[in-house]
Amino acid sequence: MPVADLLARHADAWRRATRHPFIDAVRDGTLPPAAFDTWLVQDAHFVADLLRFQARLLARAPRPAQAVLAGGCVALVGELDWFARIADARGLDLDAPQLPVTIAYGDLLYRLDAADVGTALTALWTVERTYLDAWSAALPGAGPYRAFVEHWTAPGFASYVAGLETAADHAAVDQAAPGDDAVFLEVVAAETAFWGMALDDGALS
Ligand code: MP5
Repeated sequence: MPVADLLARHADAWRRATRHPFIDAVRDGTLPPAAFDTWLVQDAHFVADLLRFQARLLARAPRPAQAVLAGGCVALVGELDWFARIADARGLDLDAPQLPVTIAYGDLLYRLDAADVGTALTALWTVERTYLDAWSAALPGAGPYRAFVEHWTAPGFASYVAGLETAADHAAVDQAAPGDDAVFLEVVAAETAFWGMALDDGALS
């Protein structure tokens, strides 16, 4: 089964993750800056965890998946530099502790080290595809958030996600990946909780 079929098979869960109130508030400009800042700091932690996960996945990836995974690792290092610049400009402390949702998502990435490569690639594609579709739903983004929306909807990001889809589909042909539905739903739930975290943190009140 092509991994893209998972989107229609689990349409409700997919909608919850990609049409979240956080994204609506970015699009219409009603998201308070404090909620966005909370989310930014937690996302910087997540990207650091994602880089570690992806580097471990690269080490065991089949030959055809190596280029897209290696390119993604380089992009994540660049993304961490970008977070540092943004934090500087906004006066944010990137060493602030991880919130429970961030810790739980990081734990999920660690658990994926024990999954077969096909399942781990499906999970990584789900992480990035959820993110791309959610930010695309925020386009063009209201004033203060427009540059961020543009950052996460750049054409290069869409082609990266397409490359991950190909890698996940090929790995699934090489070896059956029976855990695809389960891992897709787990990642989508983690993404939904991640958007909610900044709103639940009291920053909206
Ligand atoms: C991504 C992210 C995608 N930064 N945060 C969450 C919660 N999910 C996915 O990361 P990137 O930086 O586009 O690889």
